[in-house]
Amino acid sequence: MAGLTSFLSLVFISSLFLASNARASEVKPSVPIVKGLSWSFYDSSCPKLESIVRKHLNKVFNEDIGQAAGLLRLHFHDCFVQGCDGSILLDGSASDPSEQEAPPNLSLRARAFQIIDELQELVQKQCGRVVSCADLTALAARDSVFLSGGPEYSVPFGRRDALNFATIETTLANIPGPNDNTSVLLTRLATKNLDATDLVALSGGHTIGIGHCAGFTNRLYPTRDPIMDETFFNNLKEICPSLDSNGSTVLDIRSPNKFDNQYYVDLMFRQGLFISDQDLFMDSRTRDSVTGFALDEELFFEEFVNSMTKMGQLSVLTGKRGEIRANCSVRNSKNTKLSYVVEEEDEAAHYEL
Ligand code: HEM
Ligand SMILES: *[C@@H]1O[C@H](CO)[C@@H](O)[C@H](O)[C@H]1NC(C)=O
Ligand SMILES: *[C@@H]1O[C@H](CO)[C@@H](O)[C@H](O)[C@H]1NC(C)=O
Ligand SMILES: *[C@@H]1O[C@H](CO)[C@@H](O)[C@H](O)[C@H]1NC(C)=O
Ligand SMILES: CC(=O)N[C@H]1CO[C@H](CO)[C@@H](O)[C@@H]1O
Repeated sequence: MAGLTSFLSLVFISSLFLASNARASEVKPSVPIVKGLSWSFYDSSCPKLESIVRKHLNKVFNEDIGQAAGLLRLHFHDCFVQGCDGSILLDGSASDPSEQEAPPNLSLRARAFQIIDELQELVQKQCGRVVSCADLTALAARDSVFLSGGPEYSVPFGRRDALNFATIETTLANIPGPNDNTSVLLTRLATKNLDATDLVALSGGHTIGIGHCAGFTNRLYPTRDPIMDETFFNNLKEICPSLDSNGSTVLDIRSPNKFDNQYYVDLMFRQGLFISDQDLFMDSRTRDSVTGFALDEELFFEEFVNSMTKMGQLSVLTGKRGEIRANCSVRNSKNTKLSYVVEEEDEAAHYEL
C-alpha cells in the first residue's frame, strides 16, 4: 500500500513538474526575434494568458474544430496586410470600409472575429488591458495548430494594435489569390522577406480548413485542368456543379481537420485544391520542399514553426506605437466605453507612427 501511495505521489509530482515546464518544452523557433518582442513579455503582467486562451479554445474547438482553420487564416491575413497589428479585426463602416470588406476577407469566418473578442474579454478580466489583440491573434493561431494535432511552439509577444486599418486596395494587393502560380507567390512573399521554403511551409496551413468553389471552379470548367487528378476532378464537379456554385470543400482531402503533412501528399497525387497549392509541386523551385515535407512530418513541423514565427513578426508595432485595444473590433478613440484613457495614447502613437 505504502509502495502504491508513493508510486502515485511520484506520478502526481512528476505530472506537476511536467505541467509547470510545459512552456519550456515548447519548440523555440530558430529565427531571430525583432526588437520589442520577447518570449517573456506577459510573464509578470499576465502570467495566465496562455492557459486562459488554451482553455477557451479547447472548448470552442470541441464544439467546432473548423474554427481552428478560421483562426489560423485570420492571423495570416492580419500579418500580410500592414503587419501583424490586429488591423484585420477593426470594423469598418459603409463610408470607410475596412480590410474586412475586401473580397479575400469575405470568406474569413465571422466566428473567428468573435472568438478573438471573447479571448480579449476573458484575458482583460484577469489581467486588465495589457494584452494586444494582435498578440491574441498570434496566440490563437498557435493553439489552433497545436490543438489540431500540429506542433506546439512558443510565440514571442509584444505586438501592439494598429490605430488604422488598410484600404480595400491595399488588402487586395497583399493577400495572394488561389490562382496565383508559384512564380507570382514567390515574388509576393519575397516582398515580405519570405523565401521558397517559407512559401511551401506556410502553404501547409491548408492542411486544415475549407475553400469555396469560386476559388477553383476555373480548374473544372469548361474542362479539367490537365494537372488535376481525374477522380479528384469528378468529385469536385459534384460539389461545384457550375462555374458560379457557392459550395465549399476541404483543403486537405486526406485528413481535413488534422494538422499534419498530408496536404503535401495531396499535392504529390495532384489533389491540391487551388492552383496556388498544386503549382508548388509542379514548379521545380518548390517541388523538393513539397516532397520533403510529404515524407518527413517532423521536418515540416520544424519549418512551419520557423516560417510562422517569421510571418508573425511582419511589420509589428512595438513599444509605444499603436495601442492596446480594449475591444478588438474598435480602436480606443472610437470606443465609447473608454473615452477617459485614450487621448494620451493616441498622441504618442500619432507622434511615432
Ligand atoms: C500562399 C498563399 C496563400 C493563398 C493563395 C491562400 C489562399 C486561400 C484561399 C483561396 C482559401 C479559401 C478561402 C475560401 O474560399 O473560403 C484559403 C483558406 C485557408 N488558408 Fe490560405 N492561402 C495562402 C496562404 C495561407 C497561409 C500562409 C496560411 C496560414 C499559415 C493559410 C491558411 C488557410 C486556412 C487555415 C484556410 C481555411 C480557412 C477556413 O477554413 O476558414 N493560407 N487560403
Ligand atoms: C505565372 O502567372 C503569371 C501571371 O498570370 C504569368 O505571367 C506567368 O507566365 C506564370 N508563370 C508560369 C511559370 O506559369
Ligand atoms: C448559393 O447559395 C444559396 C443559398 O444556399 C442558394 O440558394 C443559391 O442557389 C446558390 N447559388 C448557386 C449559384 O449555387
Ligand atoms: C466591441 O465592439 C463591437 C463593435 O462596436 C460591439 O458590437 C461589441 O459589443 C463590443 N464588445 C464589448 C465587450 O463591448
Ligand atoms: C462586406 C462583408 O461581408 N464583410 C464581411 C467580412 O468578414 C467579416 C467576418 O466574416 C464579416 O463580419 C463582414 O460582414
